[in-house]
Amino acid sequence: MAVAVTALLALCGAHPASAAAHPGPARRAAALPSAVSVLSDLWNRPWTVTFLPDGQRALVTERHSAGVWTVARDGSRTKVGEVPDTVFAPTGGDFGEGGGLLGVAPSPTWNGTTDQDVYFVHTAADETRVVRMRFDGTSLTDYQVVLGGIARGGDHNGGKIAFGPDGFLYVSTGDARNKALAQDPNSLNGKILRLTASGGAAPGNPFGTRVYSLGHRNPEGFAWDARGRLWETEIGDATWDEVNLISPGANYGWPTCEGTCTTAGMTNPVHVWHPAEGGVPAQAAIADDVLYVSTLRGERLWALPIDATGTGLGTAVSYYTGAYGRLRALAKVPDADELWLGTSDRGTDKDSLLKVTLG
Ligand SMILES: [Ca+2]
Repeated sequence: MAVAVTALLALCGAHPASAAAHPGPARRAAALPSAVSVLSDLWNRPWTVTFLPDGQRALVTERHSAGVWTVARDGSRTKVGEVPDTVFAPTGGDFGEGGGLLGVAPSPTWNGTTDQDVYFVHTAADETRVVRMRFDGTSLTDYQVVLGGIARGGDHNGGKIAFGPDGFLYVSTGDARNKALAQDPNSLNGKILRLTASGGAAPGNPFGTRVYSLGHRNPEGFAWDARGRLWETEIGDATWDEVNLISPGANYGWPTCEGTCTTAGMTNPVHVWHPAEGGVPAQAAIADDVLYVSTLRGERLWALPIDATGTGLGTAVSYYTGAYGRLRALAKVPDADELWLGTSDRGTDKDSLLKVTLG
């Protein structure tokens, strides 16, 4: 009977929500973007959107101002503080890339009272830091460096930070425009790091250090899928941008390889773009086994379905090409068929947070 119902639904081209109402072994059909609207405006280069564990408010960072806001589900926002010692140093490039305040990760058990820990990545004058502050739900205080000594560049500073399903803290770092660092196992740069809450090497790391994976150029995004696998977005050099499926201890090639190569010991990307053909990927979010990727130069949102093997990606579909300019911050809204997506580099008070409805 289940087979017959499934076949009938398929013949009818049933809406995914209808299919989801019927129990069965098949996973829910992906609910793809169906509408987009402005959730909040008057932003200046928001770098990241990350929801607090209660799912009711997100923390949003601005890279230049070092300001941090909460944004409620209705789009209302409140400034809660700034991250001290943040130094933005524009490189003179077209978009003034230059570090600043980057990612934010609340403790997975943050509740504003007994657990107030919120982590940030930012560039200081001479280094990139992972820091911890206390957030009581209203204001940020008590700045503490938990990991300094990460080389900073004018750009290539990585900056994504999140607690994984295993409870440890993952941080992406760029090569800081010193390519050799990405292959140096003793450098914190050009890596995905896996840390304890106090900034040490997490137990079980592949080399007994803070390094989880290496050979990255400028990874600005990552997200875990429903199987617990870690997908990463990485800005390459002039030829290939990448999506990688991250395995502990694997070497993702840079600078020996850009994109796919045949060098022994290097792990190839799962998906690549040319920078001029929809590329320069910023951040990642996953909903219903679809990997969403925001792109800067590409000025579009990509949807890449995770295939039945769980380790490959199907045909990429793009949305909103050129409609909103460069796109960076990206988050799945908890318990909702919704993404929040930030524009970037549109000028003073001209950036927006967009609400993307799925399904
Ligand atoms: Ca690579």
